Amino acid sequence: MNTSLKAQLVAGRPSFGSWLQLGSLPVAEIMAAAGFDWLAIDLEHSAIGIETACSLIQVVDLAGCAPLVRLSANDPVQTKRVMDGGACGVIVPAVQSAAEARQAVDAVKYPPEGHRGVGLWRAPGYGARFTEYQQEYREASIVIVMIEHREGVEHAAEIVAVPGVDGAFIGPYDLSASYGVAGELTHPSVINAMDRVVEAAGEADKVAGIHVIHPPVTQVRDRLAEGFRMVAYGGDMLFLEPKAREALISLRGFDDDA
Ligand code: 3PY
Ligand code: MG
Repeated sequence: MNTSLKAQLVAGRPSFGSWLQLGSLPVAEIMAAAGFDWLAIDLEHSAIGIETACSLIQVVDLAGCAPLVRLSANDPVQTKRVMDGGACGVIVPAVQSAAEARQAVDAVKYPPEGHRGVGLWRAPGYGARFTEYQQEYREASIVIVMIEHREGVEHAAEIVAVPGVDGAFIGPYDLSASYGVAGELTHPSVINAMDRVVEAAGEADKVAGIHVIHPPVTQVRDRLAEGFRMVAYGGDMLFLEPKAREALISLRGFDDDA
């Protein structure tokens, strides 16, 4: 199990990740080889099923990058399956309360801390590393709760204080939508909500994270200055789509010149 990301988070060192939505193993391999600290396999906004998710976890992990899974929902069954597949942690969408955060932790941790079922699959080396994995997962499994709704912002302090929660991660699109300004990622109400989450995370000695979805990449420097420590930038689809469009615009320019 990848244990380096947890060490980075605990030490408060910045970590840089990105997002995988395409469900492509070669693309995941390319992204992991690029050197990101972690990659989030997105099961909320994609067509990726459990088999592909586990293959993506494997590719990312074997490339030495920490595989996280952004779950479809706060679902203990899906959590168990991706953790068994060797994910080092989960990113749980739209957590609104401490009770929901406790449910997320409960799904990741084995008894007595939680209720995750114990099984032999890839994470414990298909059974061969059962004892080692018990120790590794206890020290290094990661639970990141997304605060991406105004209700979550109101309860941010209680949510991040839940034992076993490593950090609070902002989804700016959902957050903006919840304040009635969908897509206005720099609207004052969104910025104010982000500040409140960073402050709550800091007070609880937990990590604040955010997905910087679009360029310019210099926004990442601003987020770091604001106190964010776990930053995702772009994603496989988000890198591909503008480049393809940009290339075609250049090609059309050649047509005009011809
Ligand atoms: C959002 O912007 O809502 C997200 O979940 C980004 O990952
Ligand atoms: Mg979201």
